[in-house]
Amino acid sequence: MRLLPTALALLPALAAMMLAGPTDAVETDPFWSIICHSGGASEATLVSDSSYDAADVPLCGPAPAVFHELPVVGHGQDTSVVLRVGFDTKTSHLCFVNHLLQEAPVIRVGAGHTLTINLTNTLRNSGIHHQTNCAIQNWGGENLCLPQPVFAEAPGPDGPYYPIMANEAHSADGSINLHVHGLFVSPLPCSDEVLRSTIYPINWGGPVAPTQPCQTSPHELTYTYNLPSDHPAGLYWYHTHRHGQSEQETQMGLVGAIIVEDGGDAYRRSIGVTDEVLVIGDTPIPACNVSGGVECDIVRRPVGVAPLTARQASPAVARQAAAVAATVATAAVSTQPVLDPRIDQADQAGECAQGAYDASGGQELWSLTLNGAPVLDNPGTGYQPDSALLTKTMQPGQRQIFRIVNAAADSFIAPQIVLSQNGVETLQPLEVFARDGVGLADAQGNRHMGFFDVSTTPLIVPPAGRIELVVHAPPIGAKLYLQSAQVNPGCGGNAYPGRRLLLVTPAGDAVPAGAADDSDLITNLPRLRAYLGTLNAAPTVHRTFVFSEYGRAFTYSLTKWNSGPPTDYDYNPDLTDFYLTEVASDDGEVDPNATALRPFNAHNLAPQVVVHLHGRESVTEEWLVENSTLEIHAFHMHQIHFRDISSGSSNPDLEPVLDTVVVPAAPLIGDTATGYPGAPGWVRLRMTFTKADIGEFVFHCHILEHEDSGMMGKVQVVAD
Ligand SMILES: [Cu+2]
Repeated sequence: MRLLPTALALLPALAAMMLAGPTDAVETDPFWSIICHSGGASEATLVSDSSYDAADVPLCGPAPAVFHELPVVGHGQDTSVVLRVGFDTKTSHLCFVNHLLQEAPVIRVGAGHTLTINLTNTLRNSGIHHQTNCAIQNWGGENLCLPQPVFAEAPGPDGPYYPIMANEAHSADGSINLHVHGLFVSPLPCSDEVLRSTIYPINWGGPVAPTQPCQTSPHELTYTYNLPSDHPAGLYWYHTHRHGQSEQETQMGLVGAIIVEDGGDAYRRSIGVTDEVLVIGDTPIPACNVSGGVECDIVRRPVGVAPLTARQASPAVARQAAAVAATVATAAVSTQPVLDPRIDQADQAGECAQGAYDASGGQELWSLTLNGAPVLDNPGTGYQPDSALLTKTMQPGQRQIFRIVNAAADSFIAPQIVLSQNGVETLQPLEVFARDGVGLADAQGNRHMGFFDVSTTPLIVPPAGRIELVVHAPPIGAKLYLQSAQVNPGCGGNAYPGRRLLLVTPAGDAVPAGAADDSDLITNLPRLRAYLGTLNAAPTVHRTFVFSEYGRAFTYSLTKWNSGPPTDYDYNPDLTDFYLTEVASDDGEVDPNATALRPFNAHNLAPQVVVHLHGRESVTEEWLVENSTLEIHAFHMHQIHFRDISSGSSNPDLEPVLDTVVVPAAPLIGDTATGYPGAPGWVRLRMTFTKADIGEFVFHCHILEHEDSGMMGKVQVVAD
């Protein structure tokens, strides 16, 4: 759910950095100068900065209006890339710039090789934020870098900070870092470390956290990623991971694709089968149009849904009351269905009230982009007309691997391929080559193609997920659509409407067809077998985690307040809370009756989860991840992949290996068809931690708005 009207209003303030072109450098700083107001007028906070030299700041290319292939750097060996952060002078767009490339390149690197990325932050941070290390700006004070009165400054190892509180807008401050999503690499500093590594804007005026050994200044950092030889070959991606501002910086465009190659890539190229890398992004609606009079703090509520006030009754009190009622009901009226006290109760008067629920999620909040080009929405109903679509061509008979990364911050997609021939549209089975970078394989690790009938069961790709599809060119006279079906977000979720993403038409000379079942595209390498084998080990520890909202100050068991009645600090009925908490484990380290549901604290040194290797090379654990909320979430684990064993099947074909997984919502309360009185949604995951994972890293909801709001946890892997 999205209850962040002020965040929606502030995000367009990012448009600030674009206003200064190379010729108007001194008077208008490109960063954080514009605050968007209702009525269309923009208010510029102009800060003179004599040190500013716009020539230092690389520019992003203009946003493309048509589909285009992304530039590529590297190959299937060691790869070294120099990236700088650029901005667009006309839009609220950021990009990674590589030398003369004005957009983020697709980075190719070989399994068993080293990827080096030197990243420089060339942005200019100015205005009041120039003076203050204010990672999370206060939303009530509009451009004031002050905490709300009840949100006290807290000490941290890197200096004072403002705890990330629910429903606080997260304006990016221009600081960045980098996460290589899905790569099996070390979480240590100078590798894939995201909590302490910070790359500051050029003229940052506030305190600076201690720099890493791979930094020559606070403005740059050289990441070195050593990919193991058994690294699965497939599609990964890179994006900024500054906690509290991930959503904004991702939506502004600080994303790019990574392809890990093995011998199969060269082989497929040799038989003429190429890749098409498709990077999907999302941007908020309405965009803050600084010149067009768009009101920026519009809250677009889903249609047919009760207004926000219906949700502002005390959810915390309601939750406790429900818990008490459940206890009483269980004891006295065994025939009466009981509301599961673990499920967030607050929504049942609002979006999830019986009769109010619209499975579409209502009006959309985000538009999509494809390789930077806007996916135009249909102003009416149904899919967009062909004339509005992004297009590409394929040669008749040609096969391509569409490598699709959902780099959107908040949006789920459900990919479909539709063949349109002789006026008839036919939904094709999805021919899946890999998911989250890992090829489909049987229990022995033998790879195969996967054919999914998505007419009955959608294959949902959450934010950060990847899917690699083999696509056959349409015959002459026919056409093909790559589209996303509407995703049901749960009754409390946001809208992910159906959209056509790309129109494919045939053109050029025909090429010879390959094997009928495309089995000739598969190569089997021992490294994949070795990796998958670890996931079959018996788990040594079982843990339970829960996604929750509205739970602040409660223990998981709901039998008592965490530490006395809630205070203003603990609980604000106007806010939605977002948590992801370990609530039980069989290693004796978690007490469900004492575990408080609290948002993630990036500056709390203590990890929530400690994984002991006990001197071994690896340990395998089983994590049950529950969802007590009435909307879907996207569970992501840094550093490692997991096998989703939720199906309970002994057939590994049905148990995908992923790094980001959709966690189903709790069923609608009061809906007898879905199992009244309901129970949390859940997934069950099998994962292996190895010596290479020693260090600290995070797991979180990859709806980045949720992650920024605290839906995250930290795991520490130790050798002993
Ligand atoms: Cu979430």
